[in-house]
Amino acid sequence: MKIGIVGMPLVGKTTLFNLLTGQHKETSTYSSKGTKNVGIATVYDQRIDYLSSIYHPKKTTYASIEFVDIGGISPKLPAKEKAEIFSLIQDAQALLLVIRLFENPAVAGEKDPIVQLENLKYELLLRDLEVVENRIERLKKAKQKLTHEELVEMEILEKCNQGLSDEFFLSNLEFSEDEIKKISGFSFYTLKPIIIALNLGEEQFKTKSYPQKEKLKQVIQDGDMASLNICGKMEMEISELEPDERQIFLEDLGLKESGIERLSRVCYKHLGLISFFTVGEDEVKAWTIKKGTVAKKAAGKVHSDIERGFIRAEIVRYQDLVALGSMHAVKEKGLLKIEGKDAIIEDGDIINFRFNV
Ligand SMILES: Nc1nc2c(ncn2[C@@H]2O[C@H](COP(=O)(O)OP(=O)(O)OP(=O)(O)O)[C@@H](O)[C@H]2O)c(=O)[nH]1
Ligand SMILES: [Mg+2]
Repeated sequence: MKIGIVGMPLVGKTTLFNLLTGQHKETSTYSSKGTKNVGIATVYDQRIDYLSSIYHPKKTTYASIEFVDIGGISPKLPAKEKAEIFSLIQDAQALLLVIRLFENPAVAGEKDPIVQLENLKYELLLRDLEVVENRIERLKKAKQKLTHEELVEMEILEKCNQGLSDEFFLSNLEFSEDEIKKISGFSFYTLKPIIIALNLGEEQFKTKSYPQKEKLKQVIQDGDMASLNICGKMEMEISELEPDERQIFLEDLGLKESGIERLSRVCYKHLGLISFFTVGEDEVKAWTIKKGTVAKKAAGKVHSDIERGFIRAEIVRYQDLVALGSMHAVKEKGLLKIEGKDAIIEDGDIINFRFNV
């Protein structure tokens, strides 16, 4: 999964990127414009640690999220530059909007969080509107008569055009599954799930009080977005300490989990994602799927051959394994389930796929 980090200039995007990916990209007090940083964050999962302690595999693989950090989006930038910056995250599956609340007189940039959020929303709307208008224009100018397919497309695009012009995100319009399929190729920005990272100063973070809190909550809720509080700079500095020291500082901030742990939790929930596990002496591994995925499709995540030659899935619930302490005990209790291709996979399922190729 790929997530694009978006925000106005100097709101702490790269600081957050460093926190999430463990990299050390340069942050600065003047705007970075066209830079792009790409990095992978490991999604730690205690369940994987537990499974590894049982299987002692040669390899342990957590889930991961790829982050793309781009230059700040300022309304003052020429349209072409903005489009170029946005194009760097066109293929992201979700957007992480960074809103600055921390105060730092040494760092310029928009202070008002609502203005920031409204600005970003407006820019995202504009990008999509531009794509929709261009496509409609092109269809209208076509020399040949439009095919049935194109007429259907035109109808959906007109609906998008109307919605976007009324300042609605496409994610807030009603589309049939078929319509969604037909427009998926455009990779619309306002169709992507959005998570807001409220980048708070240390005091704000500890007291959970910051300017415009209620209004922000309302806008986030109305837009069907998710959100989390971060204390970007402080958390980044803490992440570079020795483990035992780290604990003390995290507790001082009132934190039990790292930034990526909190973000991945919010992200999985908001995007409707769950994890299943495969185990063995070679590897213990977490796999990410959409809630409601059936066994055969889940098998395809592991390997297309396993999906094609799917026979059955042998499933153990993670909780049962923890409660009983060993696979042997789980089997004796009759808690290993044999499931067919249409069985719905649950979060935490430990699966052994039987297949033949
Ligand atoms: N006080 C404080 N300063 C911060 C925080 N986060 C970032 N900064 C500072 O703000 C400046 C900009 O941070 P960056 O992470 O580079 O911000 P950015 O959004 O990537 O900036 P551009 O890429 O230039 O748009 C740096 O000097 C950071 O040290 C924070 O949580 N608190
Ligand atoms: Mg930056």
